[in-house]
Amino acid sequence: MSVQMEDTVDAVLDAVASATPDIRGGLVGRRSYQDTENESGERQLAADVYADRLLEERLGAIDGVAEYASEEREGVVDVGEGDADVDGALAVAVDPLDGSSNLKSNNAMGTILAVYDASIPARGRDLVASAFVLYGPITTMTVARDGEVVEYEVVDGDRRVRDADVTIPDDPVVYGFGGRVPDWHDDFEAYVREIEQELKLRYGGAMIADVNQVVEYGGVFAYPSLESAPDGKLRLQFEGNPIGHIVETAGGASSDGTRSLLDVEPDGDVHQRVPLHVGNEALIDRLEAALD
Ligand code: FDP
Repeated sequence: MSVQMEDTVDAVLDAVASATPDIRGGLVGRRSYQDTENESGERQLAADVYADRLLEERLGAIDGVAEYASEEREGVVDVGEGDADVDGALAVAVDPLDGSSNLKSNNAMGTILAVYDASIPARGRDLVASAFVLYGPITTMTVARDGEVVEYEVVDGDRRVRDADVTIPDDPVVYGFGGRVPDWHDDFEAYVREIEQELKLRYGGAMIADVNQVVEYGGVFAYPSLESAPDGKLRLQFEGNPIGHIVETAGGASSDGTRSLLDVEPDGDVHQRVPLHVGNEALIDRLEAALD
């Protein structure tokens, strides 16, 4: 990566960290649904729209950021002078509030960031950095970049290193699987029946919180292909690619059922969905064998 691109990534990560107190603080009073839906047909909370606008304003103002895309808006916004495909400018994709349906019950949620050295929709292999913020009892930010994953605690918008070398533990402990059980395919359900004999269920309904438990304790998280939704629920640009990148960089594996999430080809739709499975490599290998 060029020095100029490294500087842009630094600025993007700083901007996301410094936005976290505003996003967190802005949740109060924004827990109700609006009359609008996002591009994936999901009802939007006032908080989803608020966080999206805030991040567009902050990230779009950074020199070197050419494109902004968000799960909460239809198309890609050209925010800079450059071109993410040709001249060293970067494109950012965010899920401003992942798991925002947890806001009503005041459970954990997150923000996801993908920084691509390519125009969006981009391949996971075009990521130069990815990150997620977890709004738990503590605000933390986990960043994958240059082959390493670092976890920070974020206080007043400043990042303080908590773990400079995040690595998924070898002995897995937890699992969490999204979607309704009657909607699972039989081969996936057979896999789950094995896993639940070996690991402990930990599922909160916000992907970031559930994935973070897998990163912390080892295990497996999936939002799989469903009978009613063959591509699952989660989105490649905003969720599949960055989460696959973080988990793989932390020594784990990711899969859409047959290949790494980072090798899934974008089909041109910014809001393309993808079955998502991440965790310890041995568990993802078994999953791929079970779905074969
Ligand atoms: P949410 O709709 O609340 O934003 O990204 C979407 C997501 O949450 C994930 O965080 C979560 O894993 C999943 O959807 C949960 O969906 P369902 O409860 O609808 O199965």
